[in-house]
Amino acid sequence: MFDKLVIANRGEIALRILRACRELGIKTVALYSEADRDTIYVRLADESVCIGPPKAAQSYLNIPAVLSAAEVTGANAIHPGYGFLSENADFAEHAEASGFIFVGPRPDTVRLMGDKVSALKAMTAAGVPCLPNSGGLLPEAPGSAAKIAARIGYPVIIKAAAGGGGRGMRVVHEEQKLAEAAALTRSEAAAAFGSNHVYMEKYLEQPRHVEVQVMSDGAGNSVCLGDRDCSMQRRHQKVIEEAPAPGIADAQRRDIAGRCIKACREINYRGAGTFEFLYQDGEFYFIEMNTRLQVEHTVTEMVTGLDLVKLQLRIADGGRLPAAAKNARLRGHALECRINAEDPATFAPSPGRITRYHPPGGPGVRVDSHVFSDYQVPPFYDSMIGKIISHGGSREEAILRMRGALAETVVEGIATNIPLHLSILEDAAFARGGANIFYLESKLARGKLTAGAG
Ligand code: MV4
Repeated sequence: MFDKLVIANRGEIALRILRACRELGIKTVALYSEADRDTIYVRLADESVCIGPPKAAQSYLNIPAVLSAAEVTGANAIHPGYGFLSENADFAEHAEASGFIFVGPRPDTVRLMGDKVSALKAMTAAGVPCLPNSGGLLPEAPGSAAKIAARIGYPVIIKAAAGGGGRGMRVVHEEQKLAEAAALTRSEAAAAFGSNHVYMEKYLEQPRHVEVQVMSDGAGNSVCLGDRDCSMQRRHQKVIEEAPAPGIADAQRRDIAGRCIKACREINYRGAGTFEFLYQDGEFYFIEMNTRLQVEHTVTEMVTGLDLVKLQLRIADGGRLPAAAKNARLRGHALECRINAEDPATFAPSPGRITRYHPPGGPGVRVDSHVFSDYQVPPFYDSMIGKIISHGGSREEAILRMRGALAETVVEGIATNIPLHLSILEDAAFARGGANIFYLESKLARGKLTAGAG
């Protein structure tokens, strides 16, 4: 096994990766910005290196700073976590060129999936169901977009090929609006991603967001570790995730899992991956593949009993998928509430000092967080300060355990979204399961679900 790993990330995921390394006897190097010097994972790591000023562009996103810090430590592997450089193919390539093991897929796979058009082509070829689409880049020639839209049928959505995660897309309901929408999306994409390439898909008006977790060893072994429902979201930020996705028949689950596994084989995938689908009217439609560990990997860990980060590390080291992963069975139901330092009613970030902190516990409750009493939440990064995860024999039991966990959590000195979580857990549509991606935003717009309103 490689003996020293660089954690190229911050916050709860830095601590999560450190814990996996500790179990495997791998020494850790924490990289931190000036804003993250006084953190628990910097203290717990065997070594730590400051990589620059607080702003992510000058630290966690600075490839030369990350790689040169990694080099001076003599480490032999880099875990990118999620966000930051985790899906940057150039970073993966430079890391490997510098002699590091990149804990993730091969750089060419990261690039294939980073281009949403090539991802869609690869998945269509592998037999993963996709929405009717432009079958490649949308041509710029006048009239050609209208022809494609007429074939697909309105409404359609125009998306940036280099986009993803909700950035650079536009819905079009009629031909009259098409040319202007395509031109706007192109220029936004050029400004945001440096490429004006766009493509077109049929637009779904009330889908759920259901994703499938896979793990492959790059030597022909791939396993599906079940699915998750991440529909409870606001402005493309997931709020609550759960595993398994409610209300999907076993036969359909097995079918989509089998297709994802076949796709992994065809592209010789390596590491952890997530197939993102829209799910509407009982059908799955692939939209994107994420080539990283995700925030919500925890709910999959709770229902499979596996440690996804340890599996990632073993595979990165050239190991095969262990029998425990190949024979994974799903047990019960898990929920994850993302705890954010934000005003629960206005969603304004609420950085500052946590004056008092008491995490929840008890049967089926897990807390993944790097915070502590007196921790200063920096204003420079994502507002997520941790995750509360509950597991139960049934969805109802997981909900009950989550309700208790949230109620006993104490975070003082800053505002958090715990009141929002408590009111979602009281919501009748949430209790039924299977609400679509617009449910939370529309409920909030109607003035429901504000701070403890139930
Ligand atoms: C869509 C869609 C409806 N139809 N594509 C947003 C994030 C990006 N991953 C893809 N997104 C969407 N693509 C078609 N053809 C609706 C969304 C979408 C969405 C998807 C998942 C989770 C939350 C969302 C919120 C708004 C829009």
